[in-house]
Amino acid sequence: MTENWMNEYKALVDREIDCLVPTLNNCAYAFVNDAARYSLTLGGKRIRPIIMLECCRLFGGDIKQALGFAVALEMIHTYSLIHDDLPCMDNDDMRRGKPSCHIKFGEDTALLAGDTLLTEAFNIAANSSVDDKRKIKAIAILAKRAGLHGMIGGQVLDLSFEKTKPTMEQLKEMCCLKTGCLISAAAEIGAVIAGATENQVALISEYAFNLGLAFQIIDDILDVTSTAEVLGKPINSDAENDKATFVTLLGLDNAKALASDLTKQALDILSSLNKDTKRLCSLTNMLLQRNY
Ligand code: GRG
Repeated sequence: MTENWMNEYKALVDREIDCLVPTLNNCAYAFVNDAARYSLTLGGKRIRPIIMLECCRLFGGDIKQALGFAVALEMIHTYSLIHDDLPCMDNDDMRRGKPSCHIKFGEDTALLAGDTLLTEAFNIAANSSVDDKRKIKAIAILAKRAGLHGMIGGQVLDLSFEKTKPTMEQLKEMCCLKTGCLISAAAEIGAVIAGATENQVALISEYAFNLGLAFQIIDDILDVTSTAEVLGKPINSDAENDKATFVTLLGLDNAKALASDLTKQALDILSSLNKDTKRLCSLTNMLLQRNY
């Protein structure tokens, strides 16, 4: 991360993870918790929690109140990565520069570690110190965006594209679900906890879906332009899995142009909010320029 506020948010989230998902002792199933903690503390960028906390601040909320949900969302993101790396899914041995959860702990433990993260995320969300009405709204968003009509639906479409090549529209739909939904959940939940209006929540969600699509396009670009050392996972994995991506469908230059265009649309939505969006603007630009 390049800016102080982002590092401060990341440190807050890392500390809260240690509080809410502690190491277990004298417990027969502590090894599953160890596997969950291994993946959760492996060095993720914490983009989704950072977006959530900043959206909470943007609409006048207290970011400390959003910390439980920020951890819950990162747990759901981490579960999705653990399950995505399994041999029955993308079959990836490396994640964040280290052995994937199933390589380190075995497939059975990795599966249960993912299940643990998903389930305990809702436990943490339900017990967080947010006003009850806002909390129920935020939990509903979390479930919807991570569920069948959200990230899981996106994963299903992604797997189906191994058999039938998608059109550009189908690829966009899949990425909005698989990647955009959790990024939008971050923005929406931050806004809801702060007490933003429905219109403000809708606008910040639209911003986040544009950002999410640009984020996925950059991910596709990095898969062909970066190195395994920088990314912490193998490169050219999309080509090796014969996957349709924004790069294979559009070519590198057009994919870059589309990511820039979506970033501009995201920035335009931010400026329409008439709020202090300086931090979100620089995060949005930074994600376009990222190299890992
Ligand atoms: C298995 C239900 C299920 C879903 C899996 C999210 C996902 C769906 C698969 C992960 C693989 C992938 C490329 C997802 C797209 C979203 C994405 C770019 C994830 C990586 O997010 P980062 O860059 O990761 O924020 P870090 O490691 O920084 O947390």
